[in-house]
Amino acid sequence: MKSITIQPGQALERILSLEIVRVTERAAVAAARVRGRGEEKAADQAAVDAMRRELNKLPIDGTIVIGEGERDEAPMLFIGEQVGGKNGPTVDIAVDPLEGTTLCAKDMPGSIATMAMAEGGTLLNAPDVYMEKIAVGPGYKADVVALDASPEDNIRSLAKAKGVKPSEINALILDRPRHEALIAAVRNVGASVRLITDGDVAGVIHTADYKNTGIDIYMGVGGAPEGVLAAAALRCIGGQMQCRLVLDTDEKRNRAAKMGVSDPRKIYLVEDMVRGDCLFAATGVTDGALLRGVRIEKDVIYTETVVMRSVTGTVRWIRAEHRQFDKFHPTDTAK
Ligand code: VTB
Repeated sequence: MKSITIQPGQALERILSLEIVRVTERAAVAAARVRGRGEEKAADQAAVDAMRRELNKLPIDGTIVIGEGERDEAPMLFIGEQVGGKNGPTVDIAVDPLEGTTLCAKDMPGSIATMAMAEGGTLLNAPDVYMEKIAVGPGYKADVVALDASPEDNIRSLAKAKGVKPSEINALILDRPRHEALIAAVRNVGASVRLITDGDVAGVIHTADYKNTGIDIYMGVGGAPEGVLAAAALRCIGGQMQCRLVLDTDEKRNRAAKMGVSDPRKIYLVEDMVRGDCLFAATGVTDGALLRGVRIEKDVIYTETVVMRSVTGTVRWIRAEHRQFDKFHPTDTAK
């Protein structure tokens, strides 16, 4: 195969935005083969293996910054792992090969294969802890909502800025016991709450696509790695997010400190989590509000992917038909 030469310094070449589509497509197809079997681990493993194989074909000098876990707990795509052919730009990579493993195992809506790539040294090195998050789509003045304001005030402020009543605001929140008071407060001011069981990368992105999703605001506590991935998407398409790592034990504070987090209470904005130019891609594994899931037919596999590029703010929706997928990726086929 002819390799593509990219001069160092040509940050995040346009061509890479198509290359990363291949990566999330391949992970999504691998996960989809194990979809609906009730086997979360197998689905995740299939996605991880496939993603890693494809990542290693890219003409990049890449470091996994957000991955499957720390080196001792994740055999592949661990934080610090080097990926790519080393024949291209130095980049930071965030991956979630299967975001929503449970959704995939149960064939429920909303699981995706996703990754982001940013200029080397510009992605937040977040430990795998919880993160408080609040996000709204583009077009609002800065700080229309605030992480430390009450849910009621945030809904009222957003409604005012949008020119609607609080009852016309729709919030998206992970369905967890920890969010009981938050959900009650949002409903208390009259807003509606859509609950999701998993998948808050897509959840945050919902806010930037109100016309399709009907969601104005994302609120609540989810995973920090998912927060960084969502920030990469918002960096491309606009929208605001405020986040704070939940560092509630000495052990977590120490882990975070080792990753360079000096202020455990810091509120991170999109630009703090993704400081340089970036690319973001997600391919649907199961059907969802944002993306259709993988369809596997006898001779053709269909995928739908969204890919974004921060330099231009371009968002592409790519529906692909893969013929001879197995011939080119024999290693991915389920045993
Ligand atoms: C969220 C969600 C993920 O984890 O980040 C959530 O987006 C947070 O953790 O899909 P809990 O499940 O412990 O609440 C997932 O559900 C799974 O990674």
